[in-house]
Amino acid sequence: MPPNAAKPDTSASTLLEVHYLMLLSRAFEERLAILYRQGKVLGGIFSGIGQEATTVGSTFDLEAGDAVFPLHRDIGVCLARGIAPKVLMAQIFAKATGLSRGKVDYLHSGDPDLGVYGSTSMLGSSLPIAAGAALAFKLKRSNNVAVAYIGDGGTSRGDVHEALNFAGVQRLPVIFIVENNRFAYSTPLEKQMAVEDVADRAAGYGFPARVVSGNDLMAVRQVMGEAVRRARDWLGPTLIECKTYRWHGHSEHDEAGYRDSDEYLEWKSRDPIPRFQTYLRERGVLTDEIMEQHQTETAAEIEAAWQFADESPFPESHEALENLYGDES
Ligand SMILES: Cc1ncc(C[n+]2csc(CCOP(=O)(O)OP(=O)(O)O)c2C)c(N)n1
Repeated sequence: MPPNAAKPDTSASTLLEVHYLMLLSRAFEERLAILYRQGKVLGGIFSGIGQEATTVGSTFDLEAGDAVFPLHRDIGVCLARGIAPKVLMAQIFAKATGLSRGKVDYLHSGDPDLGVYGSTSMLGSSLPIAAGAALAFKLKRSNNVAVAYIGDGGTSRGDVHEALNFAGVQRLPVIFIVENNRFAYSTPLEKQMAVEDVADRAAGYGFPARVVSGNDLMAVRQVMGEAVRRARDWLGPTLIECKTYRWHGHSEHDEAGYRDSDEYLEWKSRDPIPRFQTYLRERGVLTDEIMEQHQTETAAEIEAAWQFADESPFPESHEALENLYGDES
């Protein structure tokens, strides 16, 4: 979509592309959960299953040159911004063919050419960097935007508040997406903040916030589209709180016994994928044939991605000191 375009691109082909990405993200993470149980994963798997309407839906209106700062559950963001599934899978298994060439695993790496910047382990540390990227866009007078992702728990970190404050003061073209899945590991929302909505926090920094169902892709898309236009017009930041739920535990080892089973079942019934499929079917965009095709193709892509990652080598020890800086090839 060109900058400042009044109408979002909701053509059938774009909607189907988004549908494909949602299925791809789900299939990717379902496969990771299986691989974990097969003992093939050395580290943790931080599943974002259930949150795809937020991760994929928030990228809908982004363009080349925009920058995203995904978190540990944001495989959907990475795929939607163009990271090839096989490269992402190799990254997760710390193979030499992954984004970091095997220096680190999981989503602690990105691809600057695609505007995807990985997070460090310190929750919230990428928000000041996202604000910095937005400042660079503003100084260069480009129409690009930065999008930073943070969990509900992460919003209680000091770095996050510094980033929000700086973005508000400088009226930066940055959008803060809060993935409010109600838990920070085992800590429920009400035990880590004294306001009802994370969105309430934005008022203290002088910019608007919106609360949206994070399981409704078109709702996420709508508020994100408005925030992106605002940012491209240099009107400043927006915080978007997406209310959602993670189906799995904090990591695959976590059985999440701290959760209420009725709450869990209630949220599972709000699966964002069938919800989007209903939207598409009601508009005559999605047919049984296309659905089957998308399921078959995403399954094949994930299988190929795993084969690629499995067969890829780990890096040689001397490579540890290579490609650490931006001017190296
Ligand atoms: C500063 C910091 N504190 C603690 C941790 C350990 N940790 C990693 S993820 C996580 C839970 C984060 O919860 P939230 O921000 O709500 O995001 P979610 O995992 O629910 O998506 C914790 C406590 C960390 N990585 N960084």
